Amino acid sequence: MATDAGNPMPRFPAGFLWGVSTSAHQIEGAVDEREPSVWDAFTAGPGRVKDGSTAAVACDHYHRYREDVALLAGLGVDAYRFSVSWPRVNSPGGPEFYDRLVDALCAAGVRPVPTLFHWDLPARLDWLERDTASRFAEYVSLVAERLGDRVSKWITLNEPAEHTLLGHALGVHAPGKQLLFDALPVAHHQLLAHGLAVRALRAAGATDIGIANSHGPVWAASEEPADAEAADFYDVLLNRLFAEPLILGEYPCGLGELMPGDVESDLKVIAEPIDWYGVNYYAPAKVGAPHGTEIDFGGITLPAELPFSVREIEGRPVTDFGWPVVPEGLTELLTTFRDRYGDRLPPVVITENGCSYEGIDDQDRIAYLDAHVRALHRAVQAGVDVRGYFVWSLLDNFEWAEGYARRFGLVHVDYDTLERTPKASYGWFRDMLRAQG
Ligand code: IFM
Repeated sequence: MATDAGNPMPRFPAGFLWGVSTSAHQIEGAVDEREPSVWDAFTAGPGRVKDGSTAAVACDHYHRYREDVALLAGLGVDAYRFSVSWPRVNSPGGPEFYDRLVDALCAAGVRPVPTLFHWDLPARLDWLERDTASRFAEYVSLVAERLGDRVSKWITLNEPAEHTLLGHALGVHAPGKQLLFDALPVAHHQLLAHGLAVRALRAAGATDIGIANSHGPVWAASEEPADAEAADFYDVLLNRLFAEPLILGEYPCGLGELMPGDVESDLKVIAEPIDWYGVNYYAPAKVGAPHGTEIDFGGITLPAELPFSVREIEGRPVTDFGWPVVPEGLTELLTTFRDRYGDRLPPVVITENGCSYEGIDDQDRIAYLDAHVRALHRAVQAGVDVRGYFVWSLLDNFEWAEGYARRFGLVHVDYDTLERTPKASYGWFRDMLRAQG
């Protein structure tokens, strides 16, 4: 990959927040010390996870969190984005675990940034039910009351788009429903849950609230009208459907008509002001008119009846996951959002960015991160108000339907011994942060 690596990294504005991210189900393990989540139920079925694994032990972070906090302190990050497991909070000893984790982070001088939902819904709940949004707000109030004396920055949801698409439309993630466009209520109920959570957090005194939405530029496969139309449609599904209810208080392209309940009144809740807008960026998508056949999309089979097809982005290096490496897509995404939403776009935080590569001397990961941080700086120079950047991920972990085959960590985890070994990229990120001062 061509990079500027070797040239000094440009300086980010004072107060810029540097961090790393993880999520509960992907690292905690200790699944029998909490009530089941939809992911426990899903992975119990045959053929759901490529290597047949489960998150029963994962990185055993639940028992080894002190070691992981020491790794964070050694890295010198300002902040750590982790997720609170709703099923664990419902279980004896669960709230105490997050007390201990938050205390350890504060003692290490690392700011805790909890995400309140990262896909591990209690197994007895269902996002097709509107009531799940209200149950979520109750749980959020509990967590805010418990941790609010030490936590000041909060994230409501992680990637409701993927949870809707992969979990409820295509069925390749938990809970494994294959509803295609009938999954739209799942998007609406999560967005409503987000708005109710913002209100619950405000009621508990929180002042620094955001969401982590996944976004990427969508490129039309050609200038042919059919390709451009398909790309616009995909952009609506991936980007606008999850951004515009929050930012503009409306669904794009009349999609509100397909949503359940009193949508106008729900949109007032969904658009409850937030303090910053979190973006998870991995790669752009190239999209064209439907082929009329099934499509392999990064290992996921998309059904033939979808009104678009996802194409390969040629001429780019790919990560071990097969995802194209396109750092300038991050600059493009952020400047497009700024141009689309103007002053209504809250300050942006990159809540995830990273790549899957094997090996401890992970020079490819260093090149990827270096290029993306520089691309982010170009967005700052172009006038986008960006306030932070979090690498996905601190540790190698359970990568959902891929199991343990994809390694996103700055720290290698040996899944037999659970030994942690910082990779070359850990040293690179630490040194980059020191140079930022
Ligand atoms: O591991 C996931 C994470 O849980 C959500 N965002 C994308 C990451 C890499 O696939």
